[in-house]
Amino acid sequence: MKTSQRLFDRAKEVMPGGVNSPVRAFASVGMTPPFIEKARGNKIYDVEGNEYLDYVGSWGPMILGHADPKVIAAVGKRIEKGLSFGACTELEVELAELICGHLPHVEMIRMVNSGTEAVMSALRLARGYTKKNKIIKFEGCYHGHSDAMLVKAGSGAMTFGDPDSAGVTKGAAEDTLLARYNDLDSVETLMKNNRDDVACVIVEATAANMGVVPAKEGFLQGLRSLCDQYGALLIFDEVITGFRLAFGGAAEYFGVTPDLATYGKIIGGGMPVGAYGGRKEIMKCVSPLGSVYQAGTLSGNPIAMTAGIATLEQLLADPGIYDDINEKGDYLAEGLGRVSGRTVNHIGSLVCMFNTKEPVTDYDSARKSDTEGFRRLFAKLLAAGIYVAPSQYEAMFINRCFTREELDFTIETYGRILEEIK
Ligand code: KE4
Repeated sequence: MKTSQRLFDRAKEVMPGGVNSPVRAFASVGMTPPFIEKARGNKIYDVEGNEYLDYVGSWGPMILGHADPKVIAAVGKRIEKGLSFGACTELEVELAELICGHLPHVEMIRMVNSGTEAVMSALRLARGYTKKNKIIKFEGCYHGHSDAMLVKAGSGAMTFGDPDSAGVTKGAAEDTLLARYNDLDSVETLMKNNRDDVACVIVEATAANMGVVPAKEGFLQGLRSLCDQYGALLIFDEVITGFRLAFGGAAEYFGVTPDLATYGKIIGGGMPVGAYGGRKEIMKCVSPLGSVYQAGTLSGNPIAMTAGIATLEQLLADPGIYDDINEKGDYLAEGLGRVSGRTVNHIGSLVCMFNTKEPVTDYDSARKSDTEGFRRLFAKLLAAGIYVAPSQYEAMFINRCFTREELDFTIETYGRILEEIK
């Protein structure tokens, strides 16, 4: 019989840690990860037939729910025409026009294959456009695994306690400056000390890789002003928040306009898509128009574009989805706070319960969470059929398929388990 353990034992022989992305190894919770066979709506099923309420949703893409019928049908129809041509297709034009037609701050966009690639390219573009070298990022924010971003990074890097990865040379990281999230003074100090050499500030406009840490009132507006004052570009990393907080992402939700934005996850509807975009005058610096080089064999892949179009078209056709999932986020966050007495941060459909009673507003306060307590909670949640990220430093992603009863079940289960393990 096929079991997750047997598959994991095989996987560990041929892949580092048995995985293709570290956090999936469940190392930080000391468990064998369930190997997933299939998924539908807000449920996933492992190879042993266990069903889970899925609060990971492939780390964000599955806002419509897994195996959405319209997305599956569109991909199924398209796939018969071929998988990849490495040539121009109408589909990439359609997705680009759909995004540029609805996001005022994105006049031009380039498709890539992951969020990491989108961020790496946007940073190179910011340096090429401004002719400046320094990048300001925030402790605890995660922007993918390009060298310059693996400095006090969040997500898996924070989970495994190696926020500054081995293999990143001093030269690769020395132009990356670290600021404290929600602390404008820390940014202004860096700007003053590196006057005229800061190419950009990159920020998760709501941090979701040190757990969920929303931007404080005025923080993003303050970054906008500082970037204008010092001639730096403001980059919103919207790989998680894009098309989730609103169709226009955090830029629309907070009413702050970045110079560039990066996208991933939802834009591909579960297929490998990333993108970066912004004002034409900046994007025109990208090859072949300009001198900032960036390329990709599978960029704009027709099947991935098809899944992205089918996803975004549904979000546009039914904007009520955002009220629905954001209300569900409010409901879940209130319930978890009530039964746990712990700090629960949330924004829209992104929720995180920290194992602390203290406020969590940045990297240092997030790190005060009791990760051992999280491990005990996680194991019992999984046994109860609730699948959350195997790390304290991730988000719960609510998709439209969740029902009030399932949210109540989740809240009650958290309350029961926290009572058992205290
Ligand atoms: P990818 O290269 O994983 O597609 O995107 C990198 C990335 C960039 N920016 C933000 C804000 C992100 O959250 C991510 C990736 N998110 C993590 C989950 N926190 C991916 C999960 C994983 O690493 O397996």
